[in-house]
Amino acid sequence: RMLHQKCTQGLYPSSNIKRFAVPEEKIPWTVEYPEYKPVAYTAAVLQGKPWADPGINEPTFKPRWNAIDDKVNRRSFTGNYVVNANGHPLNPVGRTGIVGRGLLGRWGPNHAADPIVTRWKRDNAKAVEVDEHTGKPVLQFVAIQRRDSGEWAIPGGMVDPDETVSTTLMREFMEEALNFLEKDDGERKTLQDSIAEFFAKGDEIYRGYVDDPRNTDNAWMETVAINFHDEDSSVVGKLALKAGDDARNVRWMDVNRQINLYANHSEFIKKTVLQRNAYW
Ligand code: RP5
Ligand code: MG
Ligand code: MG
Repeated sequence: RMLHQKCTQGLYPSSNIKRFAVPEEKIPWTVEYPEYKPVAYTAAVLQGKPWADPGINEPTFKPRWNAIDDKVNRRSFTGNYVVNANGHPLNPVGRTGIVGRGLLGRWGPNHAADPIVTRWKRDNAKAVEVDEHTGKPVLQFVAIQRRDSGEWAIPGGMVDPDETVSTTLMREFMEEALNFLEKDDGERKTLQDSIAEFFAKGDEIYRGYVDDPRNTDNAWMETVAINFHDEDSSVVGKLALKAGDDARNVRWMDVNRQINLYANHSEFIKKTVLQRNAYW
């Protein structure tokens, strides 16, 4: 069963708003919880932003829940979500201690895409490094350090209205791990050309709800995570990584069970490891 853990207590990200602490057994909506008094919070930065929905009571706001609403995907990978009597969509996993949208632009699902770019770890002689006990090769993935929380993460981002997931995957990777936005037109073209083919073929690792610290009772993250693997380090394995946009740092990170990443990104990495039969 799906659960969440990073959005049930403590301070809401980039705020001094304290969540109403939800004990694990009280997360599901099906469990009665008459004492539940979630705190209302919608960040002021959302106001008037083109990427954000209006307030839910704005007369002009006529969302089509559980549907592709014009260009906005309001469908959830988890199935049809409930819209409560006040017209608020309900988090499909359960309570979070916050009502409103917090920092998330959309009521209901907020769709992201996560590119998991991997290569084998190699020594100076270019030989693949193998764990001595299991004999399994060590995987590395391109990790970014997020500016908002300082945590390391997969370089993912939001799917813009009208954008396909594959476009988002490549765009976010270029923005956050290759500093695309600071490059001139010529450099952008070179970068795009060098990785377009590599991004054309990936393996789906996950699609669904994300245990993101920004989730609320009425707004939550969902993602499609795709693994792009550079078997012989001939493409991205050779590229010069440079952090950009909402990334503070970028690096090839060794993958093992000790990694501790933003949201539930470690789970996505573990799935990738299993699929590639790498060391964990
Ligand atoms: C996570 O937030 C997703 O898995 C994705 O990595 C990320 C998208 O949000 P931003 O990076 O645009 O803040 O839930
Ligand atoms: Mg981004
Ligand atoms: Mg991002």
